Amino acid sequence: MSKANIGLTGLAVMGQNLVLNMERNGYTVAVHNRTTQKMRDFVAAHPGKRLVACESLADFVAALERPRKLMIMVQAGPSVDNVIAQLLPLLEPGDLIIDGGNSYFLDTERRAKELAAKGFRFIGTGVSGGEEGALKGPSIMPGGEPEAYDLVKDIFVAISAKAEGEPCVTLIGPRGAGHYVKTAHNGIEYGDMALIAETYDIMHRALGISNDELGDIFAEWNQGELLSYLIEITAAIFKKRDPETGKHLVDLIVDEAGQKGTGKWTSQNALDIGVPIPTINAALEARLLSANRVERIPASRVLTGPTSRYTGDKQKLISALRDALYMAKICSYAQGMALLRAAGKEYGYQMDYGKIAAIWRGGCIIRAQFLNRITDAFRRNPDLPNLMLDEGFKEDVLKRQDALRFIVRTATDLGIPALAFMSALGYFDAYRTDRLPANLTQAQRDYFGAHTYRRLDKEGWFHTEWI
Ligand code: NBP
Repeated sequence: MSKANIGLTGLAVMGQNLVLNMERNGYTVAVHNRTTQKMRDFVAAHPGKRLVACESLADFVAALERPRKLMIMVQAGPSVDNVIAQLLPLLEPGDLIIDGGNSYFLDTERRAKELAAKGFRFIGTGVSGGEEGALKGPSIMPGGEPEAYDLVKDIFVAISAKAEGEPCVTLIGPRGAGHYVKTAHNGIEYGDMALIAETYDIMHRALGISNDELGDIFAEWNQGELLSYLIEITAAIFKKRDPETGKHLVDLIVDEAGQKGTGKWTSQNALDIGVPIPTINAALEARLLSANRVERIPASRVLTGPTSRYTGDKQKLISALRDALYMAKICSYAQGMALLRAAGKEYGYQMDYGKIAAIWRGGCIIRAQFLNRITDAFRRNPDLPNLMLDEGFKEDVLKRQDALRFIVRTATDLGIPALAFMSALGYFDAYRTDRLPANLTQAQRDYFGAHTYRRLDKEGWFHTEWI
């Protein structure tokens, strides 16, 4: 029997769909799952496909052409270490293990070093786009050594999403770089989603716009500069009716946002390496606040505030919301890209930020026309310190800042929470301020803790006996 080109263990939804994608692209795939029956059911459900059913890990390894390429798609965390530990005695140096789950990048760093020391090749890769992406074409963010990537590059290119004909995959950098970028992608996704949710809240509560009209507005916005998967699905969501009640489904959904933790990793790491990403953090905080519904409902009865509707020009507010959303999105991506730059330096990843934006144009949740502009900005200047300093984006934020200020003011006046919008404006204003009040903070730190400060008028570090 001819050998399989690649093997995949972990046949849950992502694993199964990746296998079908690889097979559709002409590859023979060895398949394995811890619970063997799932593997049997999967193979039985796809007769006539180039799948090699493997009942044990030994069968799995034996089924593969050399050097072996094995992809692990199991739950992130200790399960990945577990599977690697079981595979290693069966493999030969030079074989390639690929972890395609949402692993924490520092776990990937550790695994990459341990496996390299034993002579094995390793790639930790982000795979974005959920189950549909896995089946039809995900955005793939691999981290590893170029020789390892070369072994699997053709397969990844074949199965990846294509944006304007270009495959949405590139070698991101060494070791944990791919998983880092996947994590940052998810943080950016949180920011986009929070900004869209706040836009909805303002239109719904300040203007009383119906769901059908909201659907029309988002569909119209999706024809312009906001064109993106998230705006597209938002438009569709507002139109969807519950088959049982006939009501708009969105109104029946409990307002508690869940999360699986990858967005949180973005915020945690940004704090660790000292990068301000307030809009991404605000998005996470907004989810946490929403999840505390059990306290919010009684609080809503006692902590009263403004409840009135907006009485000004409806069209003016809607159009300002569109501009504010675009500006806040730029501020949020500026934070995400600044985080990637800092992480690149911190962890020695040497990433091409323009290429990263380019591979996010297809197959992933944040896919958007807007990413072309980020790619262009980094092509113009690979060392761009902040997206808002690019000529094009600078014009955009300068033109739209009045809209964002108007929206933040309106939300504040009407008592509508807008953590993400406010944080985006705060980021913009702080970043463009030449003298922040941190002189006072430094004085306080020196006062209570003798932490010292620097002076504008002479070099060195100083301490004052303040009392
Ligand atoms: P899950 O994350 O639900 O994992 C289920 C798979 O892990 C099953 O095949 C299960 O085997 C296997 N597994 C577990 Br749990 N513990 C194991 C162990 N100790 N040894 C061997 N196998 C073990 O599957 P998923 O939702 O398809 O996601 C797979 C990976 O892709 C995850 O890391 C996830 O974070 C990531 N991801 C998911 C999505 C998505 O939209 N779902 C998107 C992008 C990335 P069993 O059948 O024997 O229980």
